[in-house]
Amino acid sequence: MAKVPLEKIQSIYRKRFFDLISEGRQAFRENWPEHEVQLCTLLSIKTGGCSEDCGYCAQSAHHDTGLKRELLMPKNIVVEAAKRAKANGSTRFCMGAAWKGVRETDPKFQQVLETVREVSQLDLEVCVTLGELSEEAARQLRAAGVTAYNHNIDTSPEYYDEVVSTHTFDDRLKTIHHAQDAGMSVCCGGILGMGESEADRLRMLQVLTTFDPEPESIPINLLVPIAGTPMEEKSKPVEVFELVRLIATTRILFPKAKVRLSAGRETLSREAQAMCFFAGANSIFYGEKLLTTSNPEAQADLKLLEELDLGLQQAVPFHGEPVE
Ligand code: SAM
Ligand code: DTB
Ligand code: SF4
Repeated sequence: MAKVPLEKIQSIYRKRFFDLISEGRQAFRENWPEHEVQLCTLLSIKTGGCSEDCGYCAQSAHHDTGLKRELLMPKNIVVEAAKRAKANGSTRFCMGAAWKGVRETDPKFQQVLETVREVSQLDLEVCVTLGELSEEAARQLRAAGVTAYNHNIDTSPEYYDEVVSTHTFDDRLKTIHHAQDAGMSVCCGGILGMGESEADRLRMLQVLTTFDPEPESIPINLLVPIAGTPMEEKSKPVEVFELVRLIATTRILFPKAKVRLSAGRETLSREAQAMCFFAGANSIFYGEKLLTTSNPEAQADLKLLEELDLGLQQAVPFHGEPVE
């Protein structure tokens, strides 16, 4: 879609609260008639020791967070985890690696491709988040069976330098283009609560409106403050109604996207989460662990969704063709 003017996004975000969430609801109902929520399971397949200095991240080697580093997980362990995720109701399995990026010739990348080939036989949406990608690496991932690539822009272009210094906002966009050109859908969103302004949050959404095609999913993370990271000091708890406004605005701008209520859900009450679902969120990370931090208990999530009469989304078949 054409870049949406910031004033337009601001005028949506600043509507009267109940008008805004009603519009978010309307956009949701028109595009997601089954009222379902997608459960996604995350697995950190390579943990810690990352060369990048993302100011929020437990896994950066630049911050002393006390995290135990772990080597790339063997294929069979990952495949077992994916099977369990599916048996527990997840329809998307997302594998994350704490890497600056991948090189096609690296045997570790070859191992990831092997793993993806097996996971993709399980009839799950297969998402990976491995950092920077060349065009060729993106093609290989798609050919191996990856359906979606997660690469967040995290905040506005203007605030990005406050958060990371080892790569640029444009580097992130380049990888996103490579993923799209290879025929993968893109999962791209950001983090709230890193000391950014309201305008930064809305400019982040504005950048997403320039993507072609639009992001297939948009994770909205609340900063999980990690001791030892620079963002722990800048961290500001996000007002729940600001979060709900942002979700409704995202739903209105991207009616067909999965809007994923992501990290930080443990800080939200059940009522706050219900309001996020009302406003248009339709996906969560499910299971007791995100990458390195904790997540609500699976049983508690299932109970909440049941009490809210929200069904579980089936996997959406992926029709994109690998690009040769
Ligand atoms: N290395 C890859 C990358 O940078 O894209 C993938 C892993 S990275 C951990 C994936 C995303 O998780 C980040 O872009 C960020 O949005 C989110 N994230 C990481 N740490 C977080 C934290 N402490 N609180 C909230 N979100 C976080
Ligand atoms: C995303 O936007 N959030 C997920 C997923 N994409 C990879 C990761 C959240 C990580 C939260 C912090 C941690 O567990 O280390
Ligand atoms: Fe963390 Fe990814 Fe940044 Fe590495 S590139 S520090 S894993 S967010």
